[in-house]
Amino acid sequence: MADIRHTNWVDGAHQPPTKELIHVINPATEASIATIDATPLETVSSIIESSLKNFSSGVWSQTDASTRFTVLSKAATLLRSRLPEFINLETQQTGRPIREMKAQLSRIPEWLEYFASLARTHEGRVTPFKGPVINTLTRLPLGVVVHITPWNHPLLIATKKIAAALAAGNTVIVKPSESAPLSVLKMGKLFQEAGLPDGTLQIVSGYGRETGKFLCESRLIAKIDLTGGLATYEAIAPNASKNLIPITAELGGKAPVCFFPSMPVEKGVKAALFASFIASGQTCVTGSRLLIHSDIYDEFVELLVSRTKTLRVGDPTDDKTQIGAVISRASVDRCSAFVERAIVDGGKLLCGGEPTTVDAKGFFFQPTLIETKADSDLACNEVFGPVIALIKCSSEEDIIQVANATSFALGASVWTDDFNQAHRVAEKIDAGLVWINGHHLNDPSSPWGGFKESGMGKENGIEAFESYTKVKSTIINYGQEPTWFDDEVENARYG
Ligand code: TXE
Repeated sequence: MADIRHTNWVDGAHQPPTKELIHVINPATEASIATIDATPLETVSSIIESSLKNFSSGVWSQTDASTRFTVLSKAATLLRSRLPEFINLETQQTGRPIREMKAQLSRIPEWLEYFASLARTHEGRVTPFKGPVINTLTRLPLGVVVHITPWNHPLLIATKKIAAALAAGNTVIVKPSESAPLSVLKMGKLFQEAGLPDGTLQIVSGYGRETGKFLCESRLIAKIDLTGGLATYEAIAPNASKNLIPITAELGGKAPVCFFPSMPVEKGVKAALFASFIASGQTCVTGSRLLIHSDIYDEFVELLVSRTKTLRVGDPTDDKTQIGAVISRASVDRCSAFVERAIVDGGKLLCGGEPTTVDAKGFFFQPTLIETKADSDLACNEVFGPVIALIKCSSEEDIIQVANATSFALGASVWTDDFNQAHRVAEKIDAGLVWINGHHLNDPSSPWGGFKESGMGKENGIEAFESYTKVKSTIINYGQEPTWFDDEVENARYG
């Protein structure tokens, strides 16, 4: 792929390139595949002002539900017709296997369709107000909302947020990750073709600590929706709090995957591979802690290790590749450091444990399994890579206790053929998402978000849509006239 300049999408057009640029690196080849703007802060400032004008004009914020439905539905159709080019870009910029990107991207239009439908069907309420009064509650868009999005599922995560925010009538500024911004930068033109008024979706690239920080500190914005690290949340939260604006935060995780003896070991091992190694372990719900009941532990681990050793690490553009690259050299180094510390902690390396390359290039790390203690560094802290902790647990109670013993609480899964046990355990696990006999399952209608240090608020579902609105209460008196300070009424009442 040639080194192409991708520029910001603002007010309905790709803008001329700015002076400062950032190289986007293909993590599988280490080649620069594109350059983007490190947008200067004066430019960001004028983009925010222009976005506010767009919102205030009502060109989108005051359109009716049927228009929003039509535009978002058309965007879904256009995206579906152009999937191959987006899949190719996504594979190049993330280093993830093309078979994963095909599966993931083929579902993204559903988010646009779901929120289109919600825009069209979501209704207000009438409260049981006392007396001859009608009290209606209507939902209004918030204003200019800022989306700070990551590199691991660039298009999926940005589209989730954009679809919900536009459906509710907001004007959106997206700052995609500087590591993988290309697919998101292409979405502006697509939305324009779908009929979205210019200036309603602005896509601005740059570094998080500069462009992202500046956007989040603006007094003109009405909400921040972040998917990223806890440190980023901590950096933006004080200003958001000062400016009285809400944040939706989808942060890290340390998902426990709980295996019980009633589950056939073969099925459990397939589940573990799926939970742990999709996206080379770089998702917020990666099954990064396998909690295995002692009754099946030895058999489970033997089979899992032998299957893990056969996973095909390779060129992400090859349909047969199962494990692609991790995002950067820094990620490889972080994985190595976790392995070293795990061994110092007394962990037992069962397979993998080393950086690797494909054709002598790229940021790859072997799929790695380490048997460790429940309170070790590896068992408690997020790797965001293919380094997985195996923990032997003595009982159902032990599994529940270990599952809840980290500062994260995003995803968790319970694998058992015992129906009662499945519900018992799921009920006691403290996490925003608990799957029973599944993992990674996601749907636009299903609220997605964590507790504790995994974040707050939800993506997806009615919750996400409503989080992009504010409630206005209109109170209609169709009965009594005002009576206070009316001599005639007061004389009659007290005379
Ligand atoms: O995230 P960052 P990174 C977690 C995961 C990972 C860690 C760090 O634990 O190891 O975060 O990853 C923008 N003001 N997740 O460094 O830096 C940045 O430009 C405003 C979980 O990649 O948080 C990018 O657009 N914006 C996660 C976005 O934040 C700032 C996905 C995310 O980058 C900013 C990714 C600032 N001060 C990481 N600093 C998930 N939940 O899936 C950075 N950004």
